[in-house]
Amino acid sequence: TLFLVLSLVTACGSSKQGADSTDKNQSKAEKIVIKVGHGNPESNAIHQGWVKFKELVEEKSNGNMEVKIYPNGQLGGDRELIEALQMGNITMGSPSSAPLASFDKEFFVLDIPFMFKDREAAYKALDGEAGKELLKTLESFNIKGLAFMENGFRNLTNSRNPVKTPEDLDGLKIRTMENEIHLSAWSKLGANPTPMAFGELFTALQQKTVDGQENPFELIYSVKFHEVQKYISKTQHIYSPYVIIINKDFYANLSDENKEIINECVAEATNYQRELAKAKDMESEEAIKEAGVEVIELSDTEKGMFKEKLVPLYDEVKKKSGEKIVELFINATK
Ligand code: TK8
Repeated sequence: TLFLVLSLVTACGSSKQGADSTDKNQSKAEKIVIKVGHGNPESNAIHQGWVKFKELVEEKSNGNMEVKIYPNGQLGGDRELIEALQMGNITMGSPSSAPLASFDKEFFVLDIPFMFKDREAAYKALDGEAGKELLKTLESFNIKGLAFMENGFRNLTNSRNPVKTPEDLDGLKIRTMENEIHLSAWSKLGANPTPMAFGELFTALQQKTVDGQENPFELIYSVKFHEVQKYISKTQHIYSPYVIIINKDFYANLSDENKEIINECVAEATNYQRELAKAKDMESEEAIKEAGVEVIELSDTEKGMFKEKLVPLYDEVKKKSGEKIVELFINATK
């Protein structure tokens, strides 16, 4: 299926070369096209991260590799994009880790609530042995995991009432990512959760099919959820990173030199993207406040009430992901 991902063009590609210039025998170089699909708007740090990746790859490969980015879920939501990537219909993507766990159970480890105390702790675990082991487990799904970019710590928004403790969640309809642990977590907290693709969420909030959702400040602001939500509680309950993935066969068929270019450019784009995501998280929080949404800070005691109700989740995660990966991550956060 190499023809799906490689397109043959001539070295110059000019129309002057005549009609048969795209003939295989006449082509001087094979241009490798990398098709990237993701679910976020162009204003988002994750998109900027991909743009950086594109610039770097095209420069370092002297134009022998070309990166085409399809944002906004135009090729599908996270679940469809993961499937398309497995089949080689797209080459690379950046789904959130939570929907990826529905494919590769070890990823449920990242759904342990309050596991990372801050973003530095997340980087340490994800970039270290624990994260590397986790990425390796994708290989049996025809996926190669390359890195973790930042979405950020997630906060609960809703249109009904201020939420400070689990009691305030009573009967609240919350959209979750497509992930069983997230469903279980919001049920345990007393809410009424329903999984939904990200692309359907704005309309669902606007039409009040759901009362609330949870996402980091940057994404909330860039997709204008603040216009259809009244309250944001700084729950910071989970850090579900974007997982930078590539079709395994595609990667395996690259020359060593091109593999190296991909690896280097992903690493560089990841550093760039994380800095940007961090800055945008803070800016977006301010912008959301200015737009008139009530931002609710939770005290340690209030956060503790959420944590307490979610204690059983730890064993649920272990059963799904296996103990080994949980231990690696818990040790990495000590
Ligand atoms: C975009 C999603 C999004 C995630 C969600 O495709 O679904 O809530 O936070 O960023 O991955």
